[in-house]
Amino acid sequence: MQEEFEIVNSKVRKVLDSRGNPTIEAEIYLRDSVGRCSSGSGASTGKTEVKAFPKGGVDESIKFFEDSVKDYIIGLNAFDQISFDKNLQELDGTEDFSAMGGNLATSLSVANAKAVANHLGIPLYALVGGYLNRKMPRPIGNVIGGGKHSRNGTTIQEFLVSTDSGSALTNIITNARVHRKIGDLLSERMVGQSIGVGDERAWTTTLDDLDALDVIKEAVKEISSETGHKIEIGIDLAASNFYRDGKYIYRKEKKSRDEQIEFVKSLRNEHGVTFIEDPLDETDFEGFAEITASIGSKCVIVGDDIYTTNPERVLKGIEMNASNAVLIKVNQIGTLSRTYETVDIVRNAGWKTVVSHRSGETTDNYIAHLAVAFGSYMLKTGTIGGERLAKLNELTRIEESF
Ligand code: 2PG
Ligand code: MG
Repeated sequence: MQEEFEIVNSKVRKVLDSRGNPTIEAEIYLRDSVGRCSSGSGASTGKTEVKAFPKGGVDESIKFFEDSVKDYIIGLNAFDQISFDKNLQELDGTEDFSAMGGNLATSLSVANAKAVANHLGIPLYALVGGYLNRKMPRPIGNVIGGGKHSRNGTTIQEFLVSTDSGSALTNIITNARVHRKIGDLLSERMVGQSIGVGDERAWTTTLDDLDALDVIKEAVKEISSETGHKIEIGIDLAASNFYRDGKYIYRKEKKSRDEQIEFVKSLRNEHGVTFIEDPLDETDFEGFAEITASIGSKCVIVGDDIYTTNPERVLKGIEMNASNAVLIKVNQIGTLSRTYETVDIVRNAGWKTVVSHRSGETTDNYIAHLAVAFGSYMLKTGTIGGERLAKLNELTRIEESF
């Protein structure tokens, strides 16, 4: 091993995420560089994602690190990311990182890559994706939120917008304008009622799902005609969260599986939605395939909870034609190299990747780099708010450097 890549020290600490919950920040030290990473946490987690924390929470993650990881990784070759990540997996010893916690694993894994990039003096996206790779992802961000990301919000978790102007900065600014416009429209419509903000800074409303969608359509129409930019509407139903005993439970009605599938098709065919994530329960690969067969040629069908960035689950999805895109979150699988494995499988199938934040985020911006590195179709990370802007503003910096 070249000495320059030898890990000489590492540290972890407790930091807060945007929900005010404690999470992990890790640092990996080489002789002349350091990489630092902190990982956010989800509220609507997929059943098959790795555990963010062991049973005892962040404190137990930190104890595990001090007792079993810290000394072990000193002397390892940081440039060999795959071995580094395998070591984490072996030290943990479980299938789902429930001993050390997926957020510790994620933070160490990405911090390791950052230490290497910093030593080499190149950006993380160039280390992971190659320096000739210059495809910018389109930012997509939620403007109205509900489900597990809000109190008293819509049943559907996320109503999203994505501007397609050809410039990341213009896309970011235009998405934020739509967000603001929706705030104005909601206060006009909901006179005398207060409007809330959810975990990802999207507005929350007591309007029903389709009424919320109407508000978004109106805002998109207005901002699109003011700016001349094409703005698309997306929806993350996060449907597992309101699926019980074979039914999809909305505020005022219960939909059978078939009714849910018809409803999802109508989101594309009647409402013009062009990005649909997790339309059905996370176990229903067949239902996903039915939706994809019907509207997949004119709509991005994204699997999040159904795949949990897991290569084996994605392979099953590809075999079944269950979608045409996969949401990518490192802390669902726990390491950068396993994430890369998944991304590789998705790309080889000709599907799209969408790199995503978690609802409880830190101010780390590494997902902006990964979205560029992976040549992702989109970066899903909200429209406003400090921890979301950390990623969006980094995307602007990356665009400027191209
Ligand atoms: C999702 C994510 C991010 P969470 O469902 O796509 O928006 O939510 O981090 O709560 O899983
Ligand atoms: Mg989702």
